[in-house]
Amino acid sequence: MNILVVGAGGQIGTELIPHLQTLYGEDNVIASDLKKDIVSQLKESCRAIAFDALDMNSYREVVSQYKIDRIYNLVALLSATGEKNPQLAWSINMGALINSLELAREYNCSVFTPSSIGVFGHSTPHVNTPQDTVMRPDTIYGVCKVSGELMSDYYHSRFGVDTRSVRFPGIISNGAMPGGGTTDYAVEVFYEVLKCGHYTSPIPESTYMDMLYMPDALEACTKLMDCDPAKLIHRNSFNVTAMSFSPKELFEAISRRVPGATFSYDIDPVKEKISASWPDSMDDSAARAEWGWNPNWSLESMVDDMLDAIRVKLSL
Ligand code: AKB
Repeated sequence: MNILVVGAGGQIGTELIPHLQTLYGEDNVIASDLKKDIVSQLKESCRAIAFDALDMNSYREVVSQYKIDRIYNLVALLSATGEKNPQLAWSINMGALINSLELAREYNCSVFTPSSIGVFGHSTPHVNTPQDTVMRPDTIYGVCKVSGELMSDYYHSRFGVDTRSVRFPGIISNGAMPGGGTTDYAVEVFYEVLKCGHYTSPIPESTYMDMLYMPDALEACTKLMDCDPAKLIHRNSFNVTAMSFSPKELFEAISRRVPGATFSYDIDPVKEKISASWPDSMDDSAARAEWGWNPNWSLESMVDDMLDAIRVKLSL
């Protein structure tokens, strides 16, 4: 199987590439990104090419030339950045998706596109948020993600394209930094505490959001795509979560391991509004029942592992 990862230079892509290489073989995974400097870096560890996923002709050439069977479409402008430029967010997020779906239809590829907790909004039940519920997001990012879920289901039912997706919560990782998201605080805090002993949170102390540690997120990306389609009642998209915590709870867990670490709050009004509109905790029983989703990492084990990994990264 030949797999193309579009938007591979971001937080998920840089870790998905080695995960895919381990599962499917190095020669079968192609990484791509718009930025040439990122592609040069990617080339050190994988086959990589630079092209713009919004340019259909270049995208088609790549899918055809490399005989692609599966596309991971990771191109995205995230929630907080999206609010700064909604038109750009729509054109990038939807443009890359529509091109991916069209090429999947033409070349008979399967497509994975991450959706997000961003599909939910103020009118969604916040506790144990059901798989099938109200989706009226308050952000352009969420509007794109709901539209993306609908388009992906449409391409499946109308054209038979094998589209699958999960609604990612915040993803915590120690490789490439996330950028422009509302949940980024849960990554940034580890670097700041280890570098300076202090972190100032843009998110209020008692705001709960779902989170996943990267190894579980990677498992979701491949397990869903490899599962027997006959078992899928849903496709676009599945709630997945491994933990739900507030900044206060995360900071307490870090303090127990980094004595003397201090925390303060300087609330970002955009992130405050977005985080308040998202679920406190999601019900992911559909993913568990339909394709065996079963995350391994908890708040405590994730904090231990993050601190160890970032200490090594920062040579501390
Ligand atoms: C964001 O915060 O925008 C993303 C997401 C939850 O989709 N991490």
